[in-house]
Amino acid sequence: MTDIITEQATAAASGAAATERFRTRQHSGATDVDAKRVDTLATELITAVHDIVRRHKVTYAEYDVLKAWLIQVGQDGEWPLFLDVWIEHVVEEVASENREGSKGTIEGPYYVPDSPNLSAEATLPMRDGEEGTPLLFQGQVTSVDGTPLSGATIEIWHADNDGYYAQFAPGLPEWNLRGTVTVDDRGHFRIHTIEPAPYQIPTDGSCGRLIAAAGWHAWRPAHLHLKVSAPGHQLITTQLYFKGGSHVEDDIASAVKPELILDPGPAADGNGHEVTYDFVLDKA
Ligand code: MBD
Ligand code: FE
Repeated sequence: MTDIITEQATAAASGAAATERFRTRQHSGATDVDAKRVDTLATELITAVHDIVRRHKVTYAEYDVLKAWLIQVGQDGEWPLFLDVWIEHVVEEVASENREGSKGTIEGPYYVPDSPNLSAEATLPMRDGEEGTPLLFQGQVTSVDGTPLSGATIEIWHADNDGYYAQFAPGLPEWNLRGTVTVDDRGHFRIHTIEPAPYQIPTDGSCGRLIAAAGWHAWRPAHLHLKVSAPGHQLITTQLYFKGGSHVEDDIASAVKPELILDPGPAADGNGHEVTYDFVLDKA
């Protein structure tokens, strides 16, 4: 699928890649949603917009700006970015409301399935001399009853030291800083990687124009993305952040939770940092 690797670091290029990825993952279509439910949700959404128009006396000039902007979001391929930054966190909140295990948070637009398989102690695929502070991320996967989950897998993906994701920014090896780790027979893992940098969502596309027009900032704190799964258990999609890092307190995507903030210490081998974080999965 190298044909969708972006050639330029533009909003349109990474947006097109994210849109194409979403389509090829065959997310369930509208046909799965009951007509009554569509009626309720669409009516309430439209009515909420009417209320805003009345309350703020929205003008034709503003209506036309909105229309032009909505058209452009699609042309930039930025619907995945827009939705995952400003809407997904509430969907995740509702979806995980009854879970007891580890906290999850949003997936975001840059997940790619089928990353290279790695063993329980492994180094993520990276370039020779990959920039960034080395990080040993280790822990154990258990069930809510404490049983170690020897069959668990951990998919991990994150930005590099410049804040770029492989397959969504140009010039990076296809699977850079992406891998699927199988834990050992006691559920343990030791993943060697580098600490990602804070991430700024593209400023040259429609989402960037909204941010600039509203006087917001475009930053997400540095984060690791993870999907943790095991037979007979619910998959957790989550992210982990770094204590004291910039924008941990004001993530543009509202996806930080206190339980998800790591506090790495010096690595035992003297090389960078290490941190332990255990995942607890709910039964299916
Ligand atoms: C990201 O890396 C991300 O995690 C989210 C949620 C949105 C944009 C970029
Ligand atoms: Fe991300």
